[in-house]
Amino acid sequence: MLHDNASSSIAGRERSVQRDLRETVGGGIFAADATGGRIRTISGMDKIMTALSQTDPEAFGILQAESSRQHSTLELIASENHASAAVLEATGSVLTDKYAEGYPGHRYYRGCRQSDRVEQLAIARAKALFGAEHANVQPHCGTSANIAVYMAALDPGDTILGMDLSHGGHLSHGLRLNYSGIYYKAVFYTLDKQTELLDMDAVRDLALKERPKMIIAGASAYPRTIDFEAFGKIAAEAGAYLLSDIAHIAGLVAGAAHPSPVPHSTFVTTTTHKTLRGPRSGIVLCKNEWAKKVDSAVFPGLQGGPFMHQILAKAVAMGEAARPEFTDYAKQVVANAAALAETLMEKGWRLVTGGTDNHLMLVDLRSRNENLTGHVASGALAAARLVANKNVIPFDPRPPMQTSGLRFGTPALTTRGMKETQMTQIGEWIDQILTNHEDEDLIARIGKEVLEMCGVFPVPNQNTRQT
Ligand code: DSN
Repeated sequence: MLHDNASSSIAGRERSVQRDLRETVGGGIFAADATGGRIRTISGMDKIMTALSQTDPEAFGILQAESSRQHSTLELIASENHASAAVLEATGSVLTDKYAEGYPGHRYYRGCRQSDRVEQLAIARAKALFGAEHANVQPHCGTSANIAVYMAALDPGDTILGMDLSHGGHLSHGLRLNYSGIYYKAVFYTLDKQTELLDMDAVRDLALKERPKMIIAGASAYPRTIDFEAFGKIAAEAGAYLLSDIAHIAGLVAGAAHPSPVPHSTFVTTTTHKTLRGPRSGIVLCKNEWAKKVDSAVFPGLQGGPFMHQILAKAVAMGEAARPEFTDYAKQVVANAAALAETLMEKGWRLVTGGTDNHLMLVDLRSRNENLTGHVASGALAAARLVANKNVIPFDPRPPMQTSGLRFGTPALTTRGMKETQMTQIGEWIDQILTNHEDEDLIARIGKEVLEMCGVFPVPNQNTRQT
């Protein structure tokens, strides 16, 4: 049974943490430790954001509270990260003001010289970083990038073959309620029931049976290396295009911590804000032969004016990702995930597939407590400042709002400079909370310890300081 009392009590404590984080005092915020610990002050944003703090204190207060939340919690959501101060500056720049419909050298507006330079810079960096022939850097997000590819290569009603959402796929890979599932005939491959791994023989059988026009490789919750070469061979045999959606692993691919799909794929799409650590946005990569169709699908097919400030921020992020230290970062993300996974497994928590090769892992909560849902577990962790998301696991009998699983990722923790030692500590905290998820005193004590760790490993991007 779900423990309703414990659940609502923990939810209350979570709200209390949020409320305390919102108490503003002078130029700073009391990040009062709701778990009973000492008060910390986050300050300094008002010195930098003078316009916002003076003209719209209400909006500024919300922003300050979010900054404070990020400072005083540990981010384990696998799809989130902390973009650099340089990326944030580009995002908040005067390019917000510019309309530049069209492409470099072919705009529908005047005054686009700098916009052309920005977009050319982002395109050049995307091509170099991923070794692609062509890049379109205008998609506003990963789903837009995927839709643009579908529009470029498919007709409504064509068959697409993607990974089942409940096995780790993405809603833009054919979910019935999504554009991809409404306008195309979506069929899905699943994971092997025993190993919980992608079964490439089964994917091949399905591809040869269904003869999709496009196969989609890529996932939001798959903890293992994806064999893009095998997907490429299957697509060739089945006469299908291959779209590799690397939204989750783009930073690992850029940092040589995951094999690249580019040589094996007709199209590659990605978001730019996950492991790639850029702004919230999307990119399409393809071979030159598809350049015109992809560009036309993005604009005017799908979007109007490109967000030039986001495109500059993408260029900045890809400039960062091309540096040697980003390779170190990508490797550390993977090493940290392995260390966290190891700690959790040592404590008896079963991980889907028995571990991880990349930046994320899925915990099967039933392995230690048949009654514990992802919903309750993530609430208990959040009350101790450990932010993660509930996630269905393969063949999960529970619905997506409850789930039998939790998803943990290490990109954001690694950005804060954490290494294996901290992962072991965080794994022990997670184990203690999941084992005693109704123990408010324990959760309060761990919350204080987490706050200490946050102070030792501050978020490196923020226009704030912790005093
Ligand atoms: N919503 C993202 C995730 O959390 O994985 C995928 O787009």
